[in-house]
Amino acid sequence: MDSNIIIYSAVALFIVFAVISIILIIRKKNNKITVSSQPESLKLKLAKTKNGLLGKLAELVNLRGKVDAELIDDLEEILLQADVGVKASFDIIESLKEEIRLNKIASAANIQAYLEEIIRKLLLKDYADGTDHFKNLDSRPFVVLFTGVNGVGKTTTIAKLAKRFTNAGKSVLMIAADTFRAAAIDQLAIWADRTGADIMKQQEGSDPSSVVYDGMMKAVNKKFDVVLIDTAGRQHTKINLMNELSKIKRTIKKIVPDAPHETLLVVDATTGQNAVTQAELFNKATDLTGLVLTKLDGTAKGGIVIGIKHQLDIPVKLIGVGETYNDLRNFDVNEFVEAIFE
Ligand SMILES: Nc1nc2c(ncn2[C@@H]2O[C@H](COP(=O)(O)OP(=O)(O)OP(=O)(O)O)[C@@H](O)[C@H]2O)c(=O)[nH]1
Ligand SMILES: [Mg+2]
Repeated sequence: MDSNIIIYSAVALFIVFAVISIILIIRKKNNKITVSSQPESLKLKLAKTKNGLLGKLAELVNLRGKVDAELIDDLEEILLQADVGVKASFDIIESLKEEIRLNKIASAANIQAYLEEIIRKLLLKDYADGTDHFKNLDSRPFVVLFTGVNGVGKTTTIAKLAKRFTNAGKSVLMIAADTFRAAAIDQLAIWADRTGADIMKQQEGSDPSSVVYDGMMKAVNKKFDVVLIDTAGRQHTKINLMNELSKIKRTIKKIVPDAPHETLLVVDATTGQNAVTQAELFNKATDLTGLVLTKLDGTAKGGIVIGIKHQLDIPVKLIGVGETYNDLRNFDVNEFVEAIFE
């Protein structure tokens, strides 16, 4: 009798243990994307760019000990390959030549340190403290409009930003103004659910401005802290789609005249110089206040940050370096330069 009780208890305990383990495994699996890991260092995230740029630089310096015209030409080639862009590369090389002329660079081994300083200076000239913060964050609601071509990471960036705000105790309303595809509305609704945000949506095919109007009304009436507006991906060359963005903006202003407080263009860093063209055309249509450069983790062409900053009068505000919540970082010149040079 006693031994039966022991056996039954052991079996019951085993079953309880097995069920708990299965539940934990399933939860872990489902949370794979939603739970953010500890933030990895930016250096690790930008490893591809760092290895590309510095790896080639080290090779060059080892190959040739002395600073000569050939070395400078090769250096310019490396910058262009990292997508620093023609104009920025030219200016960086000119500054470097000037340093050489002034006999400041004694050997090729010094080049890296000078290059780092020149790039840091070039980037810092546009920022007082090396980073460009959101303005009017205290506005209630604080409204951010997201724009960009297809697939660049608009919706993902909204999710990451929503998480940042809800973690800080702010109420967030997402507006699903990408009414082009039903899947886009569903995707945003899932992110709203996961990040603890609310969502305003209408059915597929409705006028984006109409859902924006409803959303803005709700945000004001219910006193939301933050409004994040998702829009459909659109090609910068399609005039009618660009006009639709202007209409969305006018609709926002009807309800909150000083909004949107930020109009961000999301650009995919892996598209290289085309990102500059996108920024120019979107800026004409919507008066951008900033850029979000995504997918910097997946490319050796992170030099695009330098090219974009140097060619456009639009600050890079955020960078995307992966697919977890922690992978949206405020762009900081010093941190960026250190991540790719040290
Ligand atoms: N590695 C990496 N992937 C990213 C990053 N940002 C976004 N993605 C991925 O890029 C893909 C497209 O992201 P979405 O957010 O759907 O892009 P979107 O601009 O909303 O796309 P449309 O609505 O179709 O125009 C997804 O697979 C994201 O996980 C990033 O910083 N790094
Ligand atoms: Mg989207």
